[in-house]
Amino acid sequence: MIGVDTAGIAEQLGNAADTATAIPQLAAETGLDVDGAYAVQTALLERRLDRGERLVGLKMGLTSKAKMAQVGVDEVIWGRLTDVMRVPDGGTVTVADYIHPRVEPEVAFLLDRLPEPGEALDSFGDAVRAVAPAIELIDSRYANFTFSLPDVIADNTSAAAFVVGPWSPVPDGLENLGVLLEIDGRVAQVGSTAAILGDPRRALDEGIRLAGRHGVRLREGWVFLAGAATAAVPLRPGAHVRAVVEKLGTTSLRAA
Ligand code: OOG
Ligand code: MG
Repeated sequence: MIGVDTAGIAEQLGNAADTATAIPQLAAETGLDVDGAYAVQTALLERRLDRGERLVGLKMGLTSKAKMAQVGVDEVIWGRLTDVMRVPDGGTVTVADYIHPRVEPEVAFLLDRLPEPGEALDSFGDAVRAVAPAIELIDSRYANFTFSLPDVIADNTSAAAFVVGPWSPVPDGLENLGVLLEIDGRVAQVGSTAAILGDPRRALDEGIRLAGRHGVRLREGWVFLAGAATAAVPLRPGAHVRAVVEKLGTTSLRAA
């Protein structure tokens, strides 16, 4: 990746997010590959940490076929979550702060004891303290929400904001719980946790493995978003969004 301007690309993506202004895709033009894209993502994270944000978790992307089909990229990806991205349950986001925000229903894990670097997870029960329904607000910084694999990785996998509902102990049948996304009381998407790699527990295995390749180790106390169970839906001002996950309850946000 000699010659790729990691800092410059991170600056462009960071400014696009800060000013809610779309930019053209840049991977093809700059020769950015997947490893280079994760380096850009790290530079973007550092930019946030430099202004006082805290790293609070990791998110998976494209762990369901519905999501892969929606964006036309078919590789599992991961990104970083900071404290500033977290919206309180039932809280309000302002659509004008984003470029073209979409919402999607997810399952969140509260991480506990993780394996040593390079080791696989032997017990999901040891690694995950609790589970919750969640909503992720994604906002690609690229025009028309269109990107290649390295583009979306560099853009921190479109991460913009997230809401987590009440935590519960890991329920029986986590691999096949019904999931709904409601907008203004109407069902907008229906799915199952089975859509997330066949079992959302697998998303954690993948997160440990894929982030580990880039020297990133998941931490106790982090929030882990396993990836959307359905396609994402555009967020309009005034909308009341609710995600419902069977056995786990609901979480919601409002859009101003
Ligand atoms: C990429 C992020 C995908 C998920 O849950 O699958 C993602 C995108 O769709 O813009 O967060
Ligand atoms: Mg997501």
